Amino acid sequence: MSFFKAFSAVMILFLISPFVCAQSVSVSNAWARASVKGQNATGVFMNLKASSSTRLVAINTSVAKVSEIHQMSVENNIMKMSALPNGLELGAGSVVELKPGGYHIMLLDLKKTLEKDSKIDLQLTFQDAAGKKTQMQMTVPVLLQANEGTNASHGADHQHH
Ligand SMILES: [Cu+2]
Repeated sequence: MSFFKAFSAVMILFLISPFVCAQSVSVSNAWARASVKGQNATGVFMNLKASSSTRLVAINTSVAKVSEIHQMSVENNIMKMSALPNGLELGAGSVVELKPGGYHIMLLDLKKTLEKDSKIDLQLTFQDAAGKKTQMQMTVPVLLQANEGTNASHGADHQHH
């Protein structure tokens, strides 16, 4: 019988640990779009998954003066992008995709050209329902487009340099 108890204890630990140990937001497939000389702005894309609901409220990077969280919308058949005034809502357990043509992080007033295969620093600030802010520091690769496989189904990307 004690074996069974021990086994249950292990099972419970195993089931609970992802929620206890995991960071509150996990980031995958992050990349920044390479820029050409003279280009003033570019986008950063990633998948965000929050273990409990929170909000991405601010972005900082050393390579741009201004960083905004944007959404794309269609108005009168014209694609427009606009900053999200209250940040980007991240529901518990669901993946929010930042991708070309959808939500994205916009880096404005670039301080330098983002060369393909270089890396940029990025600091994400999250704010939970109680108003508590947490920050996440990360390094993001600079690419011409999303890695093969991660974005293969998104054929609606018509951005060019
Ligand atoms: Cu934008």
